[in-house]
Amino acid sequence: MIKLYYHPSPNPAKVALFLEEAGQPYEVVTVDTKKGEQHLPEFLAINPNAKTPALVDGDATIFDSNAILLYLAEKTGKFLPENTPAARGQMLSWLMFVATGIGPYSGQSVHFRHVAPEPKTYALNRYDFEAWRHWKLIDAQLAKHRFMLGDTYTLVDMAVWGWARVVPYVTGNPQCWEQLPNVKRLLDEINTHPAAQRVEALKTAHAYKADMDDDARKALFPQNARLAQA
Ligand SMILES: N[C@@H](CCC(=O)N[C@@H](CS)C(=O)NCC(=O)O)C(=O)O
Repeated sequence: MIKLYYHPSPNPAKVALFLEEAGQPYEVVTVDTKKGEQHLPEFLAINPNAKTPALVDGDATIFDSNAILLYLAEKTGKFLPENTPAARGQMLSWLMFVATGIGPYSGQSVHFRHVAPEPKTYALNRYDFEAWRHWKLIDAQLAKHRFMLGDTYTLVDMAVWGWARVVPYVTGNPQCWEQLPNVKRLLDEINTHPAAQRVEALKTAHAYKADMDDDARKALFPQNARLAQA
């Protein structure tokens, strides 16, 4: 049975969506990141990067959400575009765009908007600008086609969905969908899938620490220990 090392946040959620959409049996292993479980030696043996998600499938261990999506798509033969150089090129481009742009810029926007202390104007402006720029590119792609790669629902749509769910929080703008109508259309469509609803239910199927107390801050933002020593 596949083991999915999970916390109910954007990167793990996209992998759970794939498993659910593919009807692939899996077991959830919770990693409570506010309790610091991502730093435990047994988890670091699976993902030395100390982040969720990670996946163990027999003797295969995979970390990084977009690598896991590609692994699962290749394993199952599901949710891939047609096997031509042109289609595969687009798939890899947009998947890596999500991995290297959408995820990191959205994540840093969340950090500087909602967590970082003042002064943060410069950093927040940079990450907010880049997050918007990346989301506008996704929106423009979705203005051309029903899905990211054309008429077919693929792993790239699932990668986008993970972060699309939290764009109002990323941008600090509840009206953000007026500027990203095509992203909203995709989000709403995927949210109607029973698979997406089962992923939503994972939030409450297991207990996770909610308090952002000092221990949680130490686990999630270990870089701050250097400031205390300075
Ligand atoms: N590039 C990684 C990023 C993973 C990541 O940042 N995961 C977050 C949840 S969305 C996490 O585990 N955070 C805990 C921490 O930073 O300590 C991926 O796409 O899987």
